[in-house]
Amino acid sequence: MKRKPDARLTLCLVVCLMTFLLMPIGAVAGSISLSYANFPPAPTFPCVQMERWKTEVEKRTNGAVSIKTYPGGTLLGAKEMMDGVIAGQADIGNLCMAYQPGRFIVTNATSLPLGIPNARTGSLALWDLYKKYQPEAFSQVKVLTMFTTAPANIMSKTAVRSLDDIQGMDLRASGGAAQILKAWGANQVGMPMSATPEALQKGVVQGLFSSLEVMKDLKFAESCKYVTMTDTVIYPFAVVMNMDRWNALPPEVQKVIEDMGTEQAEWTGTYMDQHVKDSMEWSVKEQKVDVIALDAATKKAWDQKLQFITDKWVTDAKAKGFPAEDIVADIQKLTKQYQ
Ligand code: DTR
Repeated sequence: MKRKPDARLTLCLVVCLMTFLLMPIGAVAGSISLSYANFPPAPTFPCVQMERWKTEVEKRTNGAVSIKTYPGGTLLGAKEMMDGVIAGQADIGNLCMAYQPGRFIVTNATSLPLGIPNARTGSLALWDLYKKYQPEAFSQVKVLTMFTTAPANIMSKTAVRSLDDIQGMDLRASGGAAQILKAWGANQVGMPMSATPEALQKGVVQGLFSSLEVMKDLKFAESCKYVTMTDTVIYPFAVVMNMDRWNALPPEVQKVIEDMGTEQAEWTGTYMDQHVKDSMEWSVKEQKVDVIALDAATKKAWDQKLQFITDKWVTDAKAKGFPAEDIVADIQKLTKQYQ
C-alpha cells in the first residue's frame, strides 16, 4: 500500500515535536550562562548558599544552565548589589537588605526586635512576607529567594556582662541592628560584614553585633574572646536577578528556578542554624571563647530598651504610606507559624 507523502511528513513532524518536548532541558547543555555576584568571602553562609543554589540549578536543568559565581565582592560590592543587577553588571546578586535600611522598608521590618528565634523560621517568614506584599522596591528585578541570618549576639574583645560594660564601646553593626546597639548605649559603627575583619584587626571596633557563625567563618573567635547572648534580631537577605535576563530564560528553566524559591530559603536557614552551633562549639573548644548568658532580669532590662524601635518604625512607615501595623502583625503570625 502506498502512503500519501503529506501523511508521512505529518508523521515525521509529530515524531520530531514529541522528541523535542520529551527531551530533557540539558539537551542544549551549557547554552545559558549566568553570572552570580556576592559580597562576602567564599566561606561565609551567603556564599555557601550561592554554591548550593548553583549546583542544584545546573543539575535540575541537566546542564542547560551554567552559573559562574563571584564571591568576595569580585563582581559587585555589598552596597552596589541591587543597582548592579538592575544595570546588568551581574545577572544575579545576593544582597543584605539591612545595609540599605531606607530602600527595603517592608522586608527590613523583619529586622525589628520581634523575637524571630532562628534562621529557618526567619527565612520562611521573610519569603512569605515578600510574596504577600510584593514590595515596589523589587519591581525592577526578579526575586529568586530570600533568607535571614540567625539572631544577632555581641562578639567582643572585652567582656560585656551588663549595660554598664557596653556604654561607649565601639561595636560594628548595620541597619536595624545598629539602632539596637545605640539603644543599649554602645557607639555603633556601621559597615558591611566584608569590611569588619580589617576594622577589628586595626582596632577601629572592639567587637561586632551579628549572627555567631562568623566566629568561625571569619575567624573572629581569634580576637573576640567574649560572646554575650542577646538573641535579638536577624538580618534579611535577598537574591535578585536582572529582569531582562530572567525574561529571556526558557519557561522550563524559569520553572526550575521558581520551584526552588521556598526550598532555598529553608535550606539556607537550616544550614545557618546548624552552622551557628558548629561555630560556637569550635569557638569555645578551640578558641577558649567565654559565652556570657544574661540572667532573666538583665535580659528583660535590655529588651525593654528596644521597645520604642518597633513603635517608631510603625509611625515612620505609616507616614510613608506602608500598612505598617499589618506588616508587623504578619511577621509575628508567620514567626509563630514556622517556629
Ligand atoms: N548580620 C549581618 C549579615 C551577616 C551575617 N553573617 C554574615 C556573613 C557574611 C556577610 C554578611 C553576614 C551583618 O552583620 O552584616
